[in-house]
Amino acid sequence: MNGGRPALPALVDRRFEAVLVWSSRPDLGPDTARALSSLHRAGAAVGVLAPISPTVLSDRLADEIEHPPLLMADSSGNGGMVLGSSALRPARSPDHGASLRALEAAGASLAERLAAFGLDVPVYRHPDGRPRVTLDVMPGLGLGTVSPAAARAARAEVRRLLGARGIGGVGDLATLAAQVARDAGIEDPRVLVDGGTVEIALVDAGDVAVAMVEELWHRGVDPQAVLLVIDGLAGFPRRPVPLVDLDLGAVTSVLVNGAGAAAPPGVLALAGGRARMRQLLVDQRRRRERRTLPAPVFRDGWSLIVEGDGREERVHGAILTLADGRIGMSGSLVAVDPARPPFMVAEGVYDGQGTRTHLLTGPVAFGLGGLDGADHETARRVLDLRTGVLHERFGRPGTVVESVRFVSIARPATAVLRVRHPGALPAGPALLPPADDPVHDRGRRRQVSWMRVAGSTGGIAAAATERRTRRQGAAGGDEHVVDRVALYHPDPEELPDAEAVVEALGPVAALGFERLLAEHREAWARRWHAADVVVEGDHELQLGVRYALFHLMASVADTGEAAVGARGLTGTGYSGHVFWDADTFVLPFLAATHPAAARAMLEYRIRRLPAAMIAARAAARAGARYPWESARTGEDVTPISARDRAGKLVPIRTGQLEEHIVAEVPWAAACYVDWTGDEEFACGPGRHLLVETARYWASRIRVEPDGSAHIYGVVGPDEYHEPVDDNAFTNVMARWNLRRAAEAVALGEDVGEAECRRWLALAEALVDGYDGDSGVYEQFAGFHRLEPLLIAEVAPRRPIAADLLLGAERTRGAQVVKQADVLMLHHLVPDEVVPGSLEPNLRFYEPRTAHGSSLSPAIHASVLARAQELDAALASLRLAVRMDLDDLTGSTATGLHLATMGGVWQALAHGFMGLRPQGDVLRVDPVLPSSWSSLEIRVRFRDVALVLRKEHTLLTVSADGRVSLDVGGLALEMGPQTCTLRRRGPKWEVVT
Ligand code: IFM
Repeated sequence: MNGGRPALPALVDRRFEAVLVWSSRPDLGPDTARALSSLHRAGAAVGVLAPISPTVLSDRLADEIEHPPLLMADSSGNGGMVLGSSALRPARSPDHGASLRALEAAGASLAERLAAFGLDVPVYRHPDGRPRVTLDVMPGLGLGTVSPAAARAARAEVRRLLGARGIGGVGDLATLAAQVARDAGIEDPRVLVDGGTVEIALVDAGDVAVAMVEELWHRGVDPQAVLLVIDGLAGFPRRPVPLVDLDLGAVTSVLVNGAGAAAPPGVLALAGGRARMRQLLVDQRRRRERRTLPAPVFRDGWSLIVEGDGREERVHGAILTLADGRIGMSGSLVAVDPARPPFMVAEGVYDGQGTRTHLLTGPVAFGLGGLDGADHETARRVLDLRTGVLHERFGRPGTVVESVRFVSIARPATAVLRVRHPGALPAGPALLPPADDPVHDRGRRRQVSWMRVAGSTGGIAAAATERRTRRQGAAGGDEHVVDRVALYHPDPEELPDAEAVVEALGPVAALGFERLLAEHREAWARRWHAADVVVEGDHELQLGVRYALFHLMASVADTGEAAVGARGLTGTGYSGHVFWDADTFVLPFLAATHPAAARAMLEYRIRRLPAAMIAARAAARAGARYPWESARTGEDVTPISARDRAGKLVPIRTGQLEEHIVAEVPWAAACYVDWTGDEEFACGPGRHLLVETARYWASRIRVEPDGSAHIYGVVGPDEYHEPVDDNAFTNVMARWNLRRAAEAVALGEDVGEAECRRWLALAEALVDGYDGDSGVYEQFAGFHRLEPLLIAEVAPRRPIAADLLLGAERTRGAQVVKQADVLMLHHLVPDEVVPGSLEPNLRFYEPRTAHGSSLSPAIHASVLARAQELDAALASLRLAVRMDLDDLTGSTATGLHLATMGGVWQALAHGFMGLRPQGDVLRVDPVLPSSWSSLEIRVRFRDVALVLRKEHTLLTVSADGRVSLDVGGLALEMGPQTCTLRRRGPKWEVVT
């Protein structure tokens, strides 16, 4: 018993993240209102669904309580609304005018049918625009009947009347009403028989409830974490309530005030009326006051479960990294294993000079000092990709430690941790020093610990505060709860002030775990709403795709500049240096889904244009030469040698020779402009980039006496061969750069007509190795003379490091390609290659490609999809998706391969959905593997949000503004609407 009431049944004896009250009465009563208010204040999302206008309800509540519910909706579906910023729309939003006419027809027709049974029934058309008609079968016994006794009597009376007129019962009346409504053209009518009325509507309370659950989903709360308390059955629809992609059945529903009526299927009836409801609300509030941990939600395609005994901890720690674009922290166990220490890095903060520049590691807030991380039997972590929250359980039976943590995407550089520890918890610092870099200084001010780590110029300052409480655990013994909030001030230029970070932590920590969690998961839900990709028909692939998108979104800041290293913020691999991985692989996803982040990445390049111009000058060239590896200053930081696996020192020549990046930086800028139409950027800093890179190529290209133009002595993406002349990829990218500059740059004082003409002439004269007879581009001059060797036939598997398998010497002399090189052209600049050349080049290069770089499989997936080789495309895509999840390269422990993840999105968006911006038009040319039932992609093109869904023969496009599409050759001008197209043979036609 609990305060005189029975203990809560197991179903509701847990923490929920949101509570919805579905009230059959227009008033909540002061006690319920107060209980809801304090639950909301304690951090739960709270909603009310009642037969009253939300504005009126809100006004009434304003007098009574301090924290009104987050969501309020009129259960009639009459313009349901959310209190707050956004508007709540019922899940079904039919065309109003047509629906009202159909409803009128249905009402009239039902009245006629009832007249045939001798019932003279008046029809009410609701003058307030509600999409419904009501027939008063028995005037006086209306929907407003609320007292249980009156309701019972009314039901009996209606039954008697219907029986006497030969209609049967209420069920038959409902069936009849639904039938006439369907005959009138309403596809899926809502019928409610209650008291003496029958109502035909388009939307009912069930739809409103669905819309509320959906709204919670958009705020990052899963239906599995929602408690729905139904206060009385009046107005409750007697039909299963489906959700489009969520399952309302996942919501835990209880009925109070059921007046003895049977609870609807899936709903648990609880005795005790409103007092019982208050008990539930108070219980949820107390769980928050006791600082319980939110439980992990398991949802296919969203929950990444990682289990292990510690041996693979470094890989697991990297896989489970949490980041927010500014900082990243490994998802290592909170109990630190000194052999596998956790890491923390900050975007753009480096240490060291020149080739020794490396990403600085900072203080770790996600470690509990005093616990031994090696001492556990198993550890199970669940990363909820939808909310960016990591749940952990580890230890031994009887001494299981649980934790929940996140790095706030709503409030970048804020880390939050809650730990539940059984028994006594050894004291330990709130910030652990980094394993790789020395602590500059540290201290404590009142309850706050702070620590600073200095880089060569800037550094990372962190402040953390925590609250430890001892309480009685469920099993009787003591347990400890630790709540920790840490704030980071990373600064690439100056060592941040310790006082400032300590001061800034105060108001953030004061928000508390619950509020920080709510805003964080809501921010993640918004990011997903703009960028999700849904692959129906392949659960494993779906999870892998979301995993890739999750890290892409987490790794890039969307303000200022974003230096995105090859491993993002997920590790220190490649010393955190920025490669073409950022511009060519990561940026397109962001340009198409979250342009602010793409713009921040470009800002990083723009601010380093002066350094690139100095580098060009140093090489006696004009324009700007972007470095192969770049860090803070923008000078080249590529190492000049490294030890191979046998310990031998081998030179690294990519810094000197891998010049194609000079074209990829403007390519990324063009990609951003193509998706966004950002004229200010295009005419300002973007123009500058294009001009200076074109100038570089113009000075780099050598024109021979026969008039042919060449680029000698480079490395292409295939780094097995170096140096090479006339690498097709480098030459064609340079050609693209020259042409785009000549086309897009408005002539001015700085760029004259003569210079543009020269760019175009050079572009025209550049050799590209294309052979018209075979249709194949020779990867570089002399490639065809190398030993013909099909790595697909000699290697035991791919991906494989062919240089390790065959030895560097043999690899150099053979037609073995490390990663997509010629094929990368078909992917990046399809308008620059000869039409129809994809297939012969795929046939030639695919079996010769070892995929020795993780960047390769996703690009192959993309071009294979374009060539309609869907099984092979899918196999390559699967490889890309599993690259880190299965540690296929053996290097995941040093960070995740962000370029691979960007490639995954590109394979889906460009390869399968066939998306490609072309001027003001977005081209769409989708293909779908037979094993998928659909592919859905969300993008933002020219400021219009688009959802494209491809099924086998249909394509559905929803837009929230005016947009021009070209669907497989069919021009389509859309407004804010949804359009369905069907494929007939090679052509598309509009269906609706
Ligand atoms: O940029 C890549 C390169 O293409 C292959 N080696 C690894 C680099 C960083 O990911």
